[in-house]
Amino acid sequence: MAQNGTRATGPRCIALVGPFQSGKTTLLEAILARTGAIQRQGTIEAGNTVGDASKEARDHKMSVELSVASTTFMGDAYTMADFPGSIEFVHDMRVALPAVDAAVVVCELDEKKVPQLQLILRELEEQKIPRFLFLNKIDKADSTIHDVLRVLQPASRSKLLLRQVPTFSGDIITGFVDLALERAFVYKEHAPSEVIPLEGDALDLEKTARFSMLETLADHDDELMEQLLEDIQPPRDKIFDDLSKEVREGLVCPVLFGSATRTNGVLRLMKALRHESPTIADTTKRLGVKAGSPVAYVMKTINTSHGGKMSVARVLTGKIGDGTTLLRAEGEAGRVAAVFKLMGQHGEKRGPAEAGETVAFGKLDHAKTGDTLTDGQTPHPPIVEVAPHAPVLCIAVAAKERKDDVKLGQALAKLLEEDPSITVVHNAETHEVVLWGQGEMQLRVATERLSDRFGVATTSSKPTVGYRETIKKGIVQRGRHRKQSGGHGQYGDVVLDIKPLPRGSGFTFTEEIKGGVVPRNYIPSVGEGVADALKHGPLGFPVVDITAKLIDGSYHTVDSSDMAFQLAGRLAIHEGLPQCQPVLLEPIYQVEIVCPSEATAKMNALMSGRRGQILGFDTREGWDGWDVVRVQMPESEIGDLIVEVRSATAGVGSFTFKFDHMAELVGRTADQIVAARKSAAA
Ligand SMILES: Nc1nc2c(ncn2[C@@H]2O[C@H](COP(=O)(O)OP(=O)(O)OP(=O)(O)O)[C@@H](O)[C@H]2O)c(=O)[nH]1
Ligand SMILES: [Mg+2]
Repeated sequence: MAQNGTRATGPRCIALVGPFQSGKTTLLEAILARTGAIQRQGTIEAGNTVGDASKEARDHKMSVELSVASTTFMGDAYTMADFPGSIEFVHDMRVALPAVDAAVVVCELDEKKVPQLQLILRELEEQKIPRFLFLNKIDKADSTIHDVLRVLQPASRSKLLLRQVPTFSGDIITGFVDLALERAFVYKEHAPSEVIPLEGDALDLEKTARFSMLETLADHDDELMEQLLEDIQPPRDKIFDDLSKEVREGLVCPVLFGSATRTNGVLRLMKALRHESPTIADTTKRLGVKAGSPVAYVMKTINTSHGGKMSVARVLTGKIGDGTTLLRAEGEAGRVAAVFKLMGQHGEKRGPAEAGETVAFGKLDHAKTGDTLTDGQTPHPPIVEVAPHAPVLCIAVAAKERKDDVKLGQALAKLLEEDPSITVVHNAETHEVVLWGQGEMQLRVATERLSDRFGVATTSSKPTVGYRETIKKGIVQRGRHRKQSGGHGQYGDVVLDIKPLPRGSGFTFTEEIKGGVVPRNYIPSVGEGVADALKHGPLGFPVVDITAKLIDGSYHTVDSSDMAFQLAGRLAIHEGLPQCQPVLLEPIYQVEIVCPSEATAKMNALMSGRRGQILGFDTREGWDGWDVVRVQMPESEIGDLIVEVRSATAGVGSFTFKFDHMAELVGRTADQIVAARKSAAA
């Protein structure tokens, strides 16, 4: 750890995270431009930034996956990992975060975005990632910026610490005072800020703000507290040491200002990272990486359009180069075909990667995102395991052309490899391929990627809801199949006693044949015919919770056959069920919604609008100011529920659900469902 001016070095990996559209990708671009990694600073609007280089990100003008780029600053190597802000792509961030040294949380002074900020800070706090807040877009800010701590502090569990205060000319921010350095700077567009004398109002402002910064630091340093109480000026080195120690331990979170588009405050941020962010040695300690063989952590998997697989990984200890065979916990990961330095989507071949460096390894066929890799004889235990959030939204996809069915399967496997927060379910009953994910945009991007990256055009549709039907009363029904055409005839005759069963019983077939009126060997065929007929009941859905007992029948020595008895069984069902008061059954799920407490009332209203039955609500354990709402809701209403839950909660509400029971559905909704089924079948 840095003490008394000595600074531990080594390649850093820094995450850029933060609420949606706060300027992370623009900040990455500004950092690359300001540190000389690129010549010209691109913009999101012009679609020429290093980050967000995929077609999908450019088209939507938002990040849809992790972008990685490396640079150097004052002799140190930095790899910046720019994550999407949209909650739908949060898995990319959650799974890659363990490997970074620190995170820069890019945010705006916007109360509406505070809940999102809280979610992100929560993730960093739980993963114990040291963090800085970068208050971006200050070119648009006004004097309300003095409210920064009041607005943002509630989002953070650790104390926010103002590192800088802005200075104004009228209502426009013209520069800042660095409270640790005690220096005033004036912003220059696309150029380093200039030092100006600290005097007048700025000096008074500085004194008060600096005192409160020192007070925050003194919360964790008794000596500093005493100095403050006794009015002794602490030495500057001591302040820097405290800052760096408390940031590294996650006790405080410094707040810096800037504008990514104008590259204001960017070098200040880099300097803060240089002095205050942990190094790879601190990070390996945090992760419990064992000394010995080289170890790397896979932050992201990318399948390029020309078929090559790249594993973006950080080397945590040792050195890994071409030709190294790496092990994952479950076996071999593959042999490193090449090591690439990444600049967004562009990879440049390079030599072996050393501890601290973040690179892409080519062709690790079996490596997965989140794997801990080693080149030792025995696998390294996984340093962390990050499971994706449960999916909340689904679509059914199909290849536009039948000939692409097999290709679709392969493309889906690659898609899932890149984004494990998507799952695929093959519905055996409807033959639908259902894609489950975290939101509309993620699934839209997934289908775009299927065609852009993996060359399979698809169509998507709403997946079929698992309706069933049953009967409300029984009947004794005869089914006689008789055909006399030319030579050999067909003859089967059965009598079934059909009855409803309690909910959840499924289907049973029994028999009570006396005197061999239906020969033994034909009885199973009757059962098969019945089961087959129950696949489509009179309302058009599979029939459940029903029993059929074969009680009588007759046969013909020549004309009877298995087939004839199957048909007789079917006939009895087809003719009998419409007289048994068939009724529609719909799947009801138990849904657990989590949301900030302010939104709980809205949630209640939303649920009643969707035929939800509220079972109760509670405070969410470990989450101050959040509630859990428990509801029972029909499957058909869950389809796009997430869209409304998010819009009622500034994007942060979510839910999990599981099947509970089948419930009878009657009335208009049921009639519409049956009519829709009939017209689809016609
Ligand atoms: N005025 C102003 N606009 C900015 C600044 N930084 C970014 N923007 C704009 O904010 C919008 C979003 O910028 P991005 O860099 O894509 O933001 P992001 O946080 O990467 O977005 P996601 O990754 O999709 O969450 C773009 O229109 C940028 O031009 C800034 O400092 N000032
Ligand atoms: Mg972005």
